[in-house]
Amino acid sequence: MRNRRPLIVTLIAAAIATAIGIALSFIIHWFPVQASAQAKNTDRLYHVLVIASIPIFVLVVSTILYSVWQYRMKPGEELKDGPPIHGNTRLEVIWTAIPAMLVLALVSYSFVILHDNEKKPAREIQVQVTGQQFFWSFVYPSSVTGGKPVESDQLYLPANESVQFQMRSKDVIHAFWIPAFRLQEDVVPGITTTYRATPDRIGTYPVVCNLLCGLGHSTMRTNVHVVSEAQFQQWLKSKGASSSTTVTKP
Ligand SMILES: [Cu+2]
Repeated sequence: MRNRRPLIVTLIAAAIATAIGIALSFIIHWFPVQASAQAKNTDRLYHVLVIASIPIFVLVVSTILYSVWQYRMKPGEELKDGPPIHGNTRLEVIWTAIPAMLVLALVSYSFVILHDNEKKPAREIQVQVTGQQFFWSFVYPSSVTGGKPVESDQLYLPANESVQFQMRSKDVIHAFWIPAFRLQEDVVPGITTTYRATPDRIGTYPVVCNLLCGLGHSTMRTNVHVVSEAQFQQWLKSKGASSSTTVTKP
């Protein structure tokens, strides 16, 4: 009977590697703070994908290492050939069905999360975002200000309220990325793209252009200030009260 020790050693090593991988995925915090409801959803989805991927990665690498270890050519075997094998139906059904089920399950879960992230809530404010080389500007329409529109180069948002960004570009393609919200969308000349976020953590977070848009691309940054509803109204009033509502270039 064939010596089973190498197989047992490989299985134990694979189990340990899987456990370490999954533990690391919990211990190390890989991402910036979560400042929106969508960020929590997206991170959960990402974590599920990582946990599903670790055992598969370990399985593939263990099989390769085990094969190299156990079936490598020994001296004197240079001219020998392997046994002729013409397929194995049972094996092929298994290695098609299991990955197919896994992929379908993960796709379904991704769909649920993305659908949830994009769902239109009962109450929502709109903010118009304009990208141009090389700065962002924001317009709060009358529906938000209750008076004349307010324009700003800083993005202020009330916490726990859904906001839909309506994005336009004046020149080339940009990408409106808020890492703390885990959301990004291209900003394309000629069309209006959108996404919605529900900021739920008070603080100031970077807003970044994430598509190479020219020489000043790396400077195309601003901040999003997530503030309380009262502070937001106060800020709107302060912007509306000033006679000049033009955007100041950074
Ligand atoms: Cu850019």
